[in-house]
This record gives sequence, C-alpha cells and structure tokens, in this order.
Amino acid sequence: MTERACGIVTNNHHTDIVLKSYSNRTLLIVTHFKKFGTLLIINRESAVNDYSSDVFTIKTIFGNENNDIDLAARYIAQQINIEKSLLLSIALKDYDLNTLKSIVAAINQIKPCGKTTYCNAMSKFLESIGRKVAVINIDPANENMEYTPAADISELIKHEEVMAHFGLGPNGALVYCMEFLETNIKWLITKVLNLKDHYLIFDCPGQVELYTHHKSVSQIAEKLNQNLVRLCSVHLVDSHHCSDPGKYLSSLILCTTVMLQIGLPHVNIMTKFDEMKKFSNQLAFNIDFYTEVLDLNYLLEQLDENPFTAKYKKLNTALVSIIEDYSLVSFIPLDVTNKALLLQVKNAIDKANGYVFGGNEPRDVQTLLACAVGAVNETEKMSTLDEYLSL
Ligand SMILES: Nc1nc2c(ncn2[C@@H]2O[C@H](COP(=O)(O)OP(=O)(O)O)[C@@H](O)[C@H]2O)c(=O)[nH]1
Ligand SMILES: [Mg+2]
Repeated sequence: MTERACGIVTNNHHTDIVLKSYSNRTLLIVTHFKKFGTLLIINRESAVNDYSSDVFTIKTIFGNENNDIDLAARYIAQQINIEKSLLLSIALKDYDLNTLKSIVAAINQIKPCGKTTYCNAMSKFLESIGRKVAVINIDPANENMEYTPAADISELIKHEEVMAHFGLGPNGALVYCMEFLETNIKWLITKVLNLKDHYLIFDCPGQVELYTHHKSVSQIAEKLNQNLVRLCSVHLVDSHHCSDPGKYLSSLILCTTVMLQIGLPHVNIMTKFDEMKKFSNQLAFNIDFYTEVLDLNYLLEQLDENPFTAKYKKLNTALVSIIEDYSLVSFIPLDVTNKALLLQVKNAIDKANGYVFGGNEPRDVQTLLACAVGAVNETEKMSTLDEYLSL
C-alpha cells in the first residue's frame, strides 16, 4: 500500500488530497471540509471489455447524490486515468471546472508513476541476462516492494515514526528522511561497498521537489559517485501526461529541471505504455511526437485551442523556448511486461552510465557500437509501439 497526500488552495479554499493505492483499488479523498464526503466507486468499463476508452460506471455508496458530484467524479477519474477501481470520497465547496483542474493537477503530481514496479521488472530482466543485481530502497515511504531490497532505508529511519515524532505530514517527513540519509551517508556507503560486485538499482522517493529544489538527493548522488559507483538517473514519467498538452509541457519542464539539478547522466522513460490504448483518442499527435519531443510549436497550437491554457500563451511560449534551447529531453517508452522495451531502456542506461564499455557480458563489437551510438532499427522501434495504439 502506498499513500500520498498534499494540500492545495483552489478558489480560496484549502483542499486536502489523499491518494492510497491498494492492490485491487485506489482510494482518493478530496475535501474542503477536513472530513470525508460522499463516497463513490468508479470503474472504467474498458478495463473489463477493452473496446471503449472513456466509459465509467459510478455508484454512490453513501452521502449526497447530485449531478455536480457525479460530473466531478467522472472528470477526475478520466483525467487521472484510473488503472483500477477508484474509491472516491469527495466534499467540495465549489465544483467549478478550474477547481477540478487544479485538483487533478495536484493528484497527477502525487500519483505513482511506477518506480518500484520498474526497479522490480528491470532487476529481474537484468538477472535473466546474467547480471548480478541488487536493489537498494531509499524511499522511506515505499511499501509496495515486490523485490527483496539488498538494503532498505527503513533500517536507518522510519517515515511513519518521523511523521508521528515531529508532527509532520507525509511530504515534510520524507524531506526529513532524505536529509537524515544525507547526514548518515556512511550507512549507505557501507551497504554499497558490501555489494561491490553487483549492478545496483536505487528505488527513490517520488516527491518531485526532492529533485527540483531540495539538495539532499543530488548531494547523496554526488557522494556515491565519488569513486564508488557510476550513477545514471532514470526519470519516469507516466505516459498519461501525453493525453493533455498542458500536462505534457509540464513534464518536459520537469525533466529539463531535474536533468540540470541532479547533474548525472540521465535517461527519461515514459511508463505504462500498455495504458496508452485507453487514452489514444485524446492524443493529438503520433507517439514519436511525444517520445522524441518533436516540433513544440504544434504543442503551442494545441495549448491555444484550450481556453484554460490559452490564457498563459506567453508563459507557454517561454517554457517551450527553454525546453527547445536546452534540447535535452526525449523519452524511451516502457511497458514493464514487454521485454523488447525493457531491452531498449537497458541499452540506453548502459550507454549513459558507461556500463556498455565496462560490464562483463559477452558481446560482439557490432552490438557494442550499436549500443554506444544508440542505433535502433527505426521500423523495428515503431512496430514495437504500434500495438500500444488502438488503431
Ligand atoms: N499498466 C501498467 N501499470 C504499471 C506499470 N508500471 C507501474 N504500474 C502501476 O502503477 C502503480 C504504482 O506503481 P509503483 O511502482 O508502486 O509506483 P511508485 O510509487 O512510483 O514506486 C501500481 O499500481 C503499478 O501496478 C506499467 O508499465 N503498466
Ligand atoms: Mg515506490
């Protein structure tokens, strides 16, 4: 079970948002009243019959039933792209579209993008090709580990204890834990030294501020990188962000900021590609537009068509120009169940961290060169992706 929470101000009202992910359903609480509201259960029909992308069934379990709540529930479920049954508790003072948009943006910020799932899938994949892999968990709020960590930050500090002891919320406690890890970096260094002959994957916390503003994570990485390991940061972005030009633009800005802030070799990955079919009717462009970050002027045109984002025309233009000036971002698609995509991701990471030149796996010169220059047969690459669109 993983839990994320945040507080935002929408239309002058303080809004509390809590997102909890269980194995078979997600619980989402959205409230202006510091207490539960109407409880609804929402299912996406296409998850059952696979032919319709936006059909939701909504059932009120208890509380007020009215059209505003029903529409808000449908809007939120669609916008956050629910993967499993959504149990939604909602109590709002206003149901304006702008309020709902801010709420959706906040939920998308705290929604898990699949880091732990990736660490598990990639470690199994690498083991299957003969690598000796160890996963180290440095996410103190990680409770969804399908792998057995070789080292776990909870041996050092417990997120829940920090929350209880200092009266902090989940985000504040997470920041405290990362500062604690930075101060006690020797603990991590000892663990890494004991795993010397292993290929290491670090499962990191998801709070975005840790990679954009706060210094602890980049300083932890810097200390590990000093003659100990050759790190590469792997940044995961949920592919659902492609369904909305505003969300996609914010992902690009985020990737650029993180690349500059962390300062490591960097690979951006678009996760949950198998979910693409559910929203491919909302994609304005071909998949390669999103993965290769092609001409963003087309994105600006899309943003202009929406009255909400059109208001920020100058800001959007400036953001696009920053992304294009740095020209750092592109994405590798990933569905953790697809070995061909896992292989592409592995090759990109091997190239970024230099493993391709130093590992012990048997390879001929041609494979080595192909990996080093990033040569992938384009037809092969696109045909792997075709199956992810409902054509
Ligand atoms: N469909 C699909 N779901 C995924 C994929 N990767 C992760 N998920 C789901 O995303 C949710 C959050 O995953 P988790 O790895 O715990 O996220 P984290 O908080 O970023 O570590 C889980 O319900 C996973 O099953 C993927 O490639 N495809
Ligand atoms: Mg996790």
